[in-house]
Amino acid sequence: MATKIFRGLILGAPASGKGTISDRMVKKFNLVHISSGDKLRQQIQDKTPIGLEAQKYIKDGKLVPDDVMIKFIADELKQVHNKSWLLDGFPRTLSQAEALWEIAKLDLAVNLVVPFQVIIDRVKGRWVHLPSGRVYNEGFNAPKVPGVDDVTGEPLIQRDDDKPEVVSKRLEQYEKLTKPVAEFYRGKGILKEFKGATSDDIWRRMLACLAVHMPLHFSTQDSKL
Ligand code: G5P
Ligand code: MG
Repeated sequence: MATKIFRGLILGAPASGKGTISDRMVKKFNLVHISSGDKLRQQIQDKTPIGLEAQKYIKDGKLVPDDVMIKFIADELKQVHNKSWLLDGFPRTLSQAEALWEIAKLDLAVNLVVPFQVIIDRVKGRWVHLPSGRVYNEGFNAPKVPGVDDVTGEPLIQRDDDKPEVVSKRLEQYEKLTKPVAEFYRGKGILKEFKGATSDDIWRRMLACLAVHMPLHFSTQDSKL
């Protein structure tokens, strides 16, 4: 049977669980995960021109300008043009959504709707493995050894933009600029929205929906999730 290439993305407020749910989706359906935030943090660490430019905005909880982001992600997508992928964190504005629609017609846009108070509590306990983007949380999916990545044994970091004052700014930017992006995809007829306070609850309900929207011929891997 011919395998159809899948084009999807995941939307949601800062710390709504996009990375957590993406990780489960890419494993279950064998997708390439493209997280704009993870890619930018890697550029910052490598001190590339894009990284140095992006850092000025990220540290204050502001969005990196559209022209920079659209070129950056378009270049990433060229490298995976023949693979099934899941975008996480892009698009963040209507201009980005329109530019992406010109590059690729999407199959599915998932929107995670998580109460803001839950988000504020979560970011306090977040730990990240920068090279892989693996994310942990005290009390939810804590690392086996505190401060250490389960897979590589390398150190975990706390993100500079997880400081409470920067998180408030990120939530403001989300309300103003990113929420309308969900409406863009509703208009295209591909939006699926999931409300909940835990990623496990959201994931359970998503699986039932994905059984319809991610037919078996997308899937090449069994999952125990
Ligand atoms: P990012 O990196 O895209 P955000 O703000 O969109 O950043 P973030 O913070 O990465 O999103 P997430 O991926 O939605 O959050 O959530 P996550 O990491 O999976 O979960 C958050 C925490 O909660 C983790 O510790 C996780 O373990 C825990 N958790 C998950 N589920 C549960 C649960 O059920 N219970 C509990 N207790 N814990 C749970 O972007 C960063 C910056 O880059 C720039 C912007 O400046 C942005 O602010 N940027 C862009 N700028 C312009 N345009 C774009 N397209 C850009 N993309 C990035
Ligand atoms: Mg993330």
